[in-house]
Amino acid sequence: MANHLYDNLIAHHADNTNCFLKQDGADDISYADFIKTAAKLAHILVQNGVGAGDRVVVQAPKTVEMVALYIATVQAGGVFLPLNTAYKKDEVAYFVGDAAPKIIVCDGRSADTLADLATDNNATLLTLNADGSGSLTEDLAAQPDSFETVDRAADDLAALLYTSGTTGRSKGAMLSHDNLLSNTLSLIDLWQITDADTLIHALPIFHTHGLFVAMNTSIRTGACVHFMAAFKTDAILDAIPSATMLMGVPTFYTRLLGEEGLTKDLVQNMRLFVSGSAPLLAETHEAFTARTGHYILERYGMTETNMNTSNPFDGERRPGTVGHPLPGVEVRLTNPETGAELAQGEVGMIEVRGPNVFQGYWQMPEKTAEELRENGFFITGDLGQISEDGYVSIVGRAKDLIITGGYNVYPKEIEDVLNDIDGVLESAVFGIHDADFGEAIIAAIVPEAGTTTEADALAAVVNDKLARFKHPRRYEVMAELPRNTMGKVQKNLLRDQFGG
Ligand code: MCA
Ligand code: AMP
Repeated sequence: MANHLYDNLIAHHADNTNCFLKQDGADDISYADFIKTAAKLAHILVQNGVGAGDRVVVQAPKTVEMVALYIATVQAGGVFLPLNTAYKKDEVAYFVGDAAPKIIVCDGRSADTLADLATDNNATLLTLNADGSGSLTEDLAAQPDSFETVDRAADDLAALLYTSGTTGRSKGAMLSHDNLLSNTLSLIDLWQITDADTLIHALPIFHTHGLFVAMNTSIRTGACVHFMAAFKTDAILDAIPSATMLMGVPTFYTRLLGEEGLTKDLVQNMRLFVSGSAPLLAETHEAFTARTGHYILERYGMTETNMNTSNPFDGERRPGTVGHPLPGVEVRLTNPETGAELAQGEVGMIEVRGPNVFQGYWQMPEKTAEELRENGFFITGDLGQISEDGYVSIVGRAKDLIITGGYNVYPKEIEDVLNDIDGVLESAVFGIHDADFGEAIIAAIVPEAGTTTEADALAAVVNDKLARFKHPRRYEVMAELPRNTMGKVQKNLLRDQFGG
């Protein structure tokens, strides 16, 4: 049967005995063996009721089995829905309630916490642990190692990735088989990825960057992936001599620059360093070149669109820019208020259109209509400028968003939690420059008259409800928040006051 993504991404590797996943201290896993594992998992999904279009929620450690579960879900016709492992129960509850999955796969350590969530939502709870064990895989050996792929067309959904929003309510971006495949093919061509490559993979696999940009391009080409559970500078330095590519967020590069071991000699074998998900400072780009002789290739993407622009492989990789639109992707700048297209050189809202652009937000037609124009242009919320020779620069954000270490955090979500705490009249959450994470989260708190608020007490509530990466690093108590004449909180003033 025809399954657009499976057939074009991985089916051709059925007899490929070359290394796909290489892990320190374990045997390499070949493409052929990986495909058998995915087929076995597809049988398990079907036995647990997954049919075409059913969501499979996964909040599990980064393992070979989790990658196989992604492929198995696609093969079984399902919709893969990975979640950040840092999310707390309240956060997971929202995604499960919204997406109504058939199956929830979680770390065995979270099974007790998530059990009632699964029951309340009529989902089957299965476990997958960091060592690959768990109820998901316990009957794996008994399963057939081939699976009759479920028919899925180019426009059918392959994944649902949640992205938080300015209203504080996360939206599920519906990504079709062809959204993922078309972007994979463009990136392979542009970055000249082949089966001679070895990619160092130290990103999480619950986001577009680690799961689609890094994994899909490797899988399609038959590249080898040096698969690491997390980013550790020592492990990266050890892996570099036997690798050819690294994909990372800017924090990867600033941390590597902090290591004396990063030298021109070490990187002789490498052919490409890619950065994305957050702005790479021009000074980091330049320091990296001075140290290694390599020009980091910066690209720009979003959960809703996969990758939109990239600096060139051949040609100038210009620091502070995100390069040119990918082939087949249109980028235009518009007036954020009127939507009118702007003249070359002006700063405006970045809008993108192409086969990469998602199918809309899951069960949110109004939100989809607000951000995805009828003519197919998606309004990114990023402000940009395009140089005469076509390089796109991101110069700001129209959306109230903080990016910390490559993770997006919408202040509204944290403000909602803080404002609900007894004794808090109101709050404003904003980002300030941070050398390691790019931005760090700060919360300004206005206590109710006659009360005092203790940072520890606020932090305890936040800790209960929100993933660690969303936690304010500091709480600043104020008598009132600075507002403009329209009553809008002036976060730029807060950034100036507390950013030093
Ligand atoms: C960890 N912590 C963080 C972050 N990561 N806090 C804020 N922001 C973060 N990103 C917390 C830890 O829980 C810990 O808390 C403390 O900060 C220090 O942790 P540390 O060990 O230094 O951090 P780490 O575990 O080494 O992680 C840093 C990291 C990681 C490697 C940069 O955050 C990471 O892998 N980021 C990549 C995110 C990513 O893949 N983004 C792509 C999204 P404590 O010790 O106090 O408990 S896709 C996307 O954006 C689009 C589509 C695109 O264009 O790609
Ligand atoms: P996400 O919601 O995780 O998909 O993050 C998408 C957002 O990350 C974009 O809208 C941008 O604001 C930001 N982003 C991604 N890549 C870059 C980049 N190279 N430079 C600046 N911002 C980026």
